[in-house]
Amino acid sequence: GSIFFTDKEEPESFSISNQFAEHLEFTLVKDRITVTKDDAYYALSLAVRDRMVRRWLRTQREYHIKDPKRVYYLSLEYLMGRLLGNALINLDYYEECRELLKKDGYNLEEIKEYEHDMGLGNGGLGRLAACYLDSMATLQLPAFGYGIRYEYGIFAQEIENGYQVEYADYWLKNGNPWDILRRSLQYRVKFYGRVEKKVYPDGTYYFDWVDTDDVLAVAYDVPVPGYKVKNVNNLRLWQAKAVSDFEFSEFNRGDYVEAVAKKNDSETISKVLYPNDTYVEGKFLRLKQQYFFVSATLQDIIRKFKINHDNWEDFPEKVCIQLNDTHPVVAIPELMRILIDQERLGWEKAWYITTRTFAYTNHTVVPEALEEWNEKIFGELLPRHLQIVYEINRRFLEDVKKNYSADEAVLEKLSIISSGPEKRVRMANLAIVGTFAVNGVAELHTHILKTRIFPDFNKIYPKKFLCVTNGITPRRWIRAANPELSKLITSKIGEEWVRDLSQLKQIENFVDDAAFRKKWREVKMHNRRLLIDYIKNENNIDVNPDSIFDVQVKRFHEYKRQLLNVLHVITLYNRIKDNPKIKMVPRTVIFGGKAAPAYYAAKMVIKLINSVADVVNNDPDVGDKLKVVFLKNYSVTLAEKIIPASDLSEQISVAGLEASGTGNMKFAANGALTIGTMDGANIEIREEVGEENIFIFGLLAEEVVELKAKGYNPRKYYESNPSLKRVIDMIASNYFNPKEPGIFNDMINGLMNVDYYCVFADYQSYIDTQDKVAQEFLNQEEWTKKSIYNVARIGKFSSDRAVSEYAKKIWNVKPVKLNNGN
Ligand code: 26Q
Repeated sequence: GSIFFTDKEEPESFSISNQFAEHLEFTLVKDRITVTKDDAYYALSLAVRDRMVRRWLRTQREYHIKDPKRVYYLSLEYLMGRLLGNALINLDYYEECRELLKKDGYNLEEIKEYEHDMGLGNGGLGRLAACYLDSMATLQLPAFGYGIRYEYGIFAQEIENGYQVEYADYWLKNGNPWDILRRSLQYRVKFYGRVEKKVYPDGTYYFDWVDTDDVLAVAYDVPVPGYKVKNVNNLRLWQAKAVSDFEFSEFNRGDYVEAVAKKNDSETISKVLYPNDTYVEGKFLRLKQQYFFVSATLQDIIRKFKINHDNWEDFPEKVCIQLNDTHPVVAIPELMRILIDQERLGWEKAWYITTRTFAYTNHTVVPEALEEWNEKIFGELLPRHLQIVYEINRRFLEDVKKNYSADEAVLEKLSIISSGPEKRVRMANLAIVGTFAVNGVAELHTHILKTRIFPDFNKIYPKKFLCVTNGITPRRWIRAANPELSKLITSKIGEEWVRDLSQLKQIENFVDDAAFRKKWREVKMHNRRLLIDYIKNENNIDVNPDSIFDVQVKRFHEYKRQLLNVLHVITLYNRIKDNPKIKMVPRTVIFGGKAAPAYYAAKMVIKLINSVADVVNNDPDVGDKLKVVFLKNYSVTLAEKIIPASDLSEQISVAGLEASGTGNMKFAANGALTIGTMDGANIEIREEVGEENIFIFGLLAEEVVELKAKGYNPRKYYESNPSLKRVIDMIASNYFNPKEPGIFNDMINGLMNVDYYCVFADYQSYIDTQDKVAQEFLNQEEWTKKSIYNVARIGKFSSDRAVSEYAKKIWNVKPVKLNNGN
């Protein structure tokens, strides 16, 4: 007989209460007197994790036995948020667990608040990876997430005197009940060194990468439970560890202390998440992180492949590797290196295998965000990879010359190595050449990739480019974040919508039911009141519960145009100042989001919002007609509080620059109406919900291009629009910052002379559309109908749909269903 529960037939008999108590006493060594709330969180999470363990083991065992084609999702970021509530919902155990805990005198809602967000990502791209993990498990796909276990996640944001200040996010300070250390899973990752040509007696040769400085990668695994299925997938995160102490050369020379201290150098690799998105600096440590991650992951993938296979030609039939942006693209030369130098395959065969294994998702067209590595830096850290990249490029350009064009200008655009005084490795070009599929994340974005960013690549590989529009998981973003709305929907159409979001369509049948609409509004009011309490606690601002909750939460970037939103706020403020008795629809304008620590212009927008808030919120003329709220430290957890309480979702990027957006989907799924430009997935949201249920304004993507081509002069807009002029003059004359004069001068100069993101050009269109929003909000019955239509028609934006498309169009992987049992 086996001692393992996994081998036993009978269902598990552990009760959550028992396991909770066991962990409190035996794992945490606490009693009635010494137990804290945090202990309760930790012990409960361990108990919930225990309930996943058999399924987790069974899932991995089943994948091993059936040996289906697997997909590996490689991402430098996973913005997971909290895991406890999500695990309970996916295990279909939430209610039962809450009741059992209640009997023991514990409150689940309160316990949940002790979990620290797992914030291993910046924004959209990292959260997308987390949503996709949830869907891959729910769809029962043999899928594996790989990432880095950063010791410090995205920084904690404080606001001091209106300015953003960053603090380190040491998320592991109280331990992490979710991940388990795989003590025996360690790989060696090489850095630096040099390439040696080794010649055999018969004249054949190969290249060896020698004299390297090595680091160990140790595995930590996080369970990823699917919703109401037995599959529990795995997210494997690597942490850097120094190689064994004996290997330090200093040690041999007798400098023991120096040798031990040097351990720190290696271990800094997984220390901290880079906090900038959409702006790439060529930092050495970042490249180290990328290669560290890729090397450990490929070793792990190949180890698993070799368990069942000895023919490399089977590799692309059994393995698909999805690259989340260019961040893990060094995997392409790394697989080539392994195949050629270690497995001794010829170039053609190695290239054939490599280019049928990888697929690449592009997430941005913002030029500052396209990754390029200085060739010297790249070659110093990865000398053999640089040779391989050069050879990939040489063969690629030869091919282009033969079959496409020999025009120097065309070749220079296509080249993986940029020419000029400073040669750089262009990671996007390498990604396109080295993969079989390149996808954009919304229709417009894919169109722009094909026609504007990579037109020649698209001509060379016409079938390579495709679109998979992003999606969000309905488990976290509706079912968990908005329990009241979920209950109302389920009371009408049952619960299937949680795994098949297209079913929400059925609630259209209740649009004309006045009692249903009333309940719909009551749900929104309930959520609003929770947010009002939070705002009162955090910012000490009293918010009018009947005001429009007008919300813009996302990373701060000039292209996202939080500044345009502020100009609207000041415009409303001026209307009130002109006529304090004015009747207007009350509004609460809420902002949240982090700016990259070195992004001065974005940080000044945060300062401006807080400055305007100080004036507006304390002006007796304004009263409760207008409030401005900046909520600090926006995070997944805060999003879960804000989004369900919102009426209006601000998606106002300059057209052509927001690849997709996913916040836009979360808001619409929770019954907020969108005010937005024809950008990213907004276009597809409009298509789905109907143009009468969304507020669209501003220049189209092509119009932005035209405007700039003919010479955009923002000053003209300023001079011809008195309302705009007045707003800008107020900022310029320190109206909101009398104690710090001049701090917005750079911002104003930028707007007046360049206005790269067309804030002035879209100002009037935005104001007019906001006025329409206010008018329509007055008619609450009609507004409620629009809100219901938004939710009813949001099905397309489920990450289940997105992941199924990846599975069919790119990965060619099929579900592995687990039989019943535990
Ligand atoms: C790269 C190199 C060095 C340091 C940092 C980076 C880096 C890190 C993160 C570059 C970009 C990012 C993140 C990009 C991102 O979040 N893009 C968003 O992706 C979403 C999911 O597809 C889209 O919905 C958003 O439109 C897009 O902005």
